[in-house]
Amino acid sequence: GISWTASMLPRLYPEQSVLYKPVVLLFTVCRPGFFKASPHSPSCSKCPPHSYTLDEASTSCLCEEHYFRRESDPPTMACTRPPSAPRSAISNVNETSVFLEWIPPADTGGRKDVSYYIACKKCNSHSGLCEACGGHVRYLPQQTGLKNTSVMMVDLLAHTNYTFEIEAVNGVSDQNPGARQFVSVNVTTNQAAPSPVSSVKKGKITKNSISLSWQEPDRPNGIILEYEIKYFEKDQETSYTIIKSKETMITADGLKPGSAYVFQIRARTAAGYGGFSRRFEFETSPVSASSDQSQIPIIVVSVTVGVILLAVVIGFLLSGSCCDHGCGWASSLRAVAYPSLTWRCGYSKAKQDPEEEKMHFHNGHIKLPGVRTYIDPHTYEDPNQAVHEFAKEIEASCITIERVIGAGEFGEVCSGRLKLQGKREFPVAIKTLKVGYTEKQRRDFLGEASIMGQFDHPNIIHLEGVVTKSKPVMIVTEYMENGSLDTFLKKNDGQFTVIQLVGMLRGIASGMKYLSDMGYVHRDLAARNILINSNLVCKVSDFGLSRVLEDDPEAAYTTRGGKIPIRWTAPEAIAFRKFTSASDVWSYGIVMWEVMSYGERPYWEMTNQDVIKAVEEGYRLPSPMDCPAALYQLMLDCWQKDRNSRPKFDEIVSMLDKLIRNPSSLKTLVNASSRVSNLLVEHSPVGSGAYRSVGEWLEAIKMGRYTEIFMENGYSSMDAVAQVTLE
Ligand code: ACK
Repeated sequence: GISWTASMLPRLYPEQSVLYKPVVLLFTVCRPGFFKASPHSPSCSKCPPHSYTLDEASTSCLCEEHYFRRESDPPTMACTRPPSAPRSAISNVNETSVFLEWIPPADTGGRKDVSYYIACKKCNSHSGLCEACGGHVRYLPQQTGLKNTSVMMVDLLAHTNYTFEIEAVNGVSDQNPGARQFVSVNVTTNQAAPSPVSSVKKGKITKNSISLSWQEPDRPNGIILEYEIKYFEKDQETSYTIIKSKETMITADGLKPGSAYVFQIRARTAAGYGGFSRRFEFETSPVSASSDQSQIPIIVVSVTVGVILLAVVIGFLLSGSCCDHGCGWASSLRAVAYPSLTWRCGYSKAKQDPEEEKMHFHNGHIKLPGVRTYIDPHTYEDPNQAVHEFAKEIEASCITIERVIGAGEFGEVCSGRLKLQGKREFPVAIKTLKVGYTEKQRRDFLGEASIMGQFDHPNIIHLEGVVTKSKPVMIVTEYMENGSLDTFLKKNDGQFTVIQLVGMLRGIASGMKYLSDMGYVHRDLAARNILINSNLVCKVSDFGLSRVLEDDPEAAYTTRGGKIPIRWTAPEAIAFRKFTSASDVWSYGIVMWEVMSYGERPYWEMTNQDVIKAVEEGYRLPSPMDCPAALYQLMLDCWQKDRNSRPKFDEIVSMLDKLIRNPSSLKTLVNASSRVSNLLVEHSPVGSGAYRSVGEWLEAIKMGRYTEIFMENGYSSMDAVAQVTLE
């Protein structure tokens, strides 16, 4: 019960006082600024940083203003504060996914337990008002407690403005009454395909037919143009039927009695097809099922009543009261007179719809329906007909030309604005046809619009329309703020993260997958023919008809007379004009190289002849600087001599998606010591006949000590070694 003050004690040491008790016992009382957590400790400790005591004999120190201590922090630990905001956040938008990356805060607040929290707000582009995103957004790996400095948000809405706030938090953030420390990033998502149909219900089932209905996908991401219904008899997947319908119901008929059928449905918007729904399995009734017989009276009744009603129907027809939707008087009447037949009405209606197509496929030999195929405008006798088939005519008065942004083969390229009726004015690029053109030039110029107008994909430049009825003749496309990719990359050398570069490559691959699915071979895929917008979305452009032969400054004449952009073109296309999607894949590999080296010229200043010779001899471009090994490997795969061994565009898209989802896979860079700059690397060191034995080859590459292991494992000849794959 006695309290001791410093003035009662003789001063011995500056930081402590000693009191002699009747028993010889050393007892210290701490001065202000010092503390002793346990009374049994022999000495006092100085208050740790950012803490103090005003009183003597303190057992702990108080934190300074804006500094805090967690309950679990030892009293000897400094008081800490919440971290400052994360820095340099960047975003990468991929359709309706957004990848965010940032660097840690400059001030961690003195703690090691910094993690990140992502707040998502959806903003109205007109009012600027934002609201919390709600539960539809998924965060990979998670929204809170992020330890890494990156996160991916998926399942966002298409064409929507989002603000993401990345907040750094630590163990004392919850004690801080002050403002949150975050960095925010604004993004606009792109067009996206609809989400899969999730709920499918069976309707009427007979021995030969199954009726289905379903709900619109949760996220249509646009206006649903049609549904595609794929079905097949269970375990007979190689022989399937496709029905297309604008309704959310169909009847599949001509089925076998008592058999199980598997159905899958997908929706299509202007952005393309969404994923197929999961499989839904339904069974037709057995032959003897009563359900079928039960229809007989209805049919009899319907025939009888039908005859009776015929006069009424004719009356309807004559008075012109037909169904607005073109569904036909018969079905609307049937639906009214016999509600039990409404399903058949829906079906009849769907069947009468000229838009509903039904196709059968066996063993996958026929191209999948729904993926439209490209029509070569050359197949039209009158090229004007082609352009009006695929491109909208725009009145010149709707276009305001603002400035010249470049020169095309046929005339100037300008930027400007387009104001269509009922729409807001928006920026566009305008290609003009110079005066004094020949008929062939006009045809070739508009040929590009006839091709572009057939495409509808977020990574293909979008055609707004053409002006052909007045002069100058113009092609109007969406405006891409950052212009051509090669120039943009050169201007911004070293400015992007690997993820941003991979995002660009993913977009290009996705556009090319769409083109190859359409059966269109680009022939001049190069970074100069990719446009990039302000969100860093890349779009494939340049679809000229004779473009490869005429207007690409990179194109050179080959010995066979064709004009080809040698550095970007696959050997078989140079040698015997075998242009295919596989030769586009080769060019894509070169675009990958251009992107990863920020617009470096492929093969530098080598002559075209030297490039052809080197590539034929098996040499390939070396890895760009700081290039992830996985990307360089993908480039080498695109440059396989055998075109069938090159990856397909869908495989490239999946591969890049995987890398984006797992950014740590991009951390392994091509070994700097094995990287040769400005020198080609021998891509096929084996099998080229250069080495007579495995031993000789291994010696040549300084791996002679492994000869025995190769032999033991059956790689005794160069041919066997050539078969070794990276897998
Ligand atoms: O690198 P750039 O600025 O991007 O210079 C070329 C120039 O016109 C000649 O082709 C630019 N360009 C072409 N199409 C578009 C477009 N849709 N949006 C923006 N710029 C474009 C290209």
